Amino acid sequence: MPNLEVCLSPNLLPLHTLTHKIVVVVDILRATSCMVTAIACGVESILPLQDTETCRAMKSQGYYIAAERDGKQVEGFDLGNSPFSYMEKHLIGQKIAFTTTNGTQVIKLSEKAEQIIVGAFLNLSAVASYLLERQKDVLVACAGWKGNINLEDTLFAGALVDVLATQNFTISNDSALLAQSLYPKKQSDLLGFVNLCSHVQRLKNLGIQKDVEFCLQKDVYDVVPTLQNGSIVKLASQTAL
Ligand code: 3SL
Repeated sequence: MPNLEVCLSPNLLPLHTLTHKIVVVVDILRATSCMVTAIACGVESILPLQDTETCRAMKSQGYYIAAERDGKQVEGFDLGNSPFSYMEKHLIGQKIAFTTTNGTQVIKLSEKAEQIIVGAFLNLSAVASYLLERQKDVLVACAGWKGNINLEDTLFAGALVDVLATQNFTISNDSALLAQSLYPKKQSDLLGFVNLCSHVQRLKNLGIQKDVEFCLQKDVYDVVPTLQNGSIVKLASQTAL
């Protein structure tokens, strides 16, 4: 039976073995929600990067460049971190270089995994179905906020554990149990609960409540973005969809 673990903060990732596992990276507000939206809406690939200067330099190689720091779009970049901006028609078939405060960092930190896939509430069922099909050990890696645990990523982890544990996955750490015990209590009013969290308070000051509402919707997209040769793309089996 495959094992299922959750890592609630990137600072705890060094405690986990990543090799031979599928890592589901998650940053509900908002990096992985943007990535799922972008790939579902036809963006060809997303290059996750850690720093803004490397990202900025990709412009000369034909990339759209996207950067967020502390919730805000960084000056001089084409895109920030609102999922709505990744639905634009002119991005179809384009490559995006992307750096965010936490989301792209957790992807880099997970690079030793056998495979990295991108999870969000927006593609929850697609991710769960893929993991059920693969039957490999899974680690859900939450991006959190600057090393701190956050509510929204923990809730997503709980939602995924809730599905997989009813199949043949074995819950194999206490973070997974914790997330699983939280999610059923809050799933009927995710928005009401997440509205209490620190990141929503931060984003509220930036006037982007509609992003929060969008990112908490389940199963809007049927895609499983995956890291291939350093870039996030649609899974090969899904490219014909
Ligand atoms: O930290 C990140 O990667 C971002 O998703 C944060 S924010 O939602 O853009 O504020």
